[in-house]
Amino acid sequence: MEAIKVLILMGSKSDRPTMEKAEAVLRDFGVPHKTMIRSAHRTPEATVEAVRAAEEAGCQVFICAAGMAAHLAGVVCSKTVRPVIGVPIASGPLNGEDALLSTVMMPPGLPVATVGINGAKNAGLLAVQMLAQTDQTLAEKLKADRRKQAEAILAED
Ligand code: RP5
Repeated sequence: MEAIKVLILMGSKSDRPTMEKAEAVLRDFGVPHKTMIRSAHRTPEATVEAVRAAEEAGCQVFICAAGMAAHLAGVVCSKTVRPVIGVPIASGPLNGEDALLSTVMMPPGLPVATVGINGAKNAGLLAVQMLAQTDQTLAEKLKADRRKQAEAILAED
């Protein structure tokens, strides 16, 4: 695997339209990343292998998106000590509430930082914030983004 800072894993190709927002954030901030489709239930061994390969490639943050009984983020967390951000995806009859609880309610000892249902953009931004702790250029870009958001709100006044 080429050198990356963030790996985005998603449980299914059907999660891609939602997760494109996380990819867009990482692209905008110039963060090297990779996206893979891996499922905790359908491809457990390949999921574990992806985590191993990503760590070898320098990955510092994992973003894991899954719908329904969403165990992807938890499984990835069990295989790394790097931060894991979970994105519960709205799919299936419960519209993401099942995925939200599966992702956020991790047992003590295995934390997953969980964003809102379909919160892909925030997952991308949170990953950038984590990296920005040791990357001043990213920190400055984040501050500029916050200023831009504030200006946009005030311009609507
Ligand atoms: C999860 O089940 C996936 O993350 C997806 O959100 C959901 C449905 O998957 P597909 O049936 O569309 O492949 O594993």
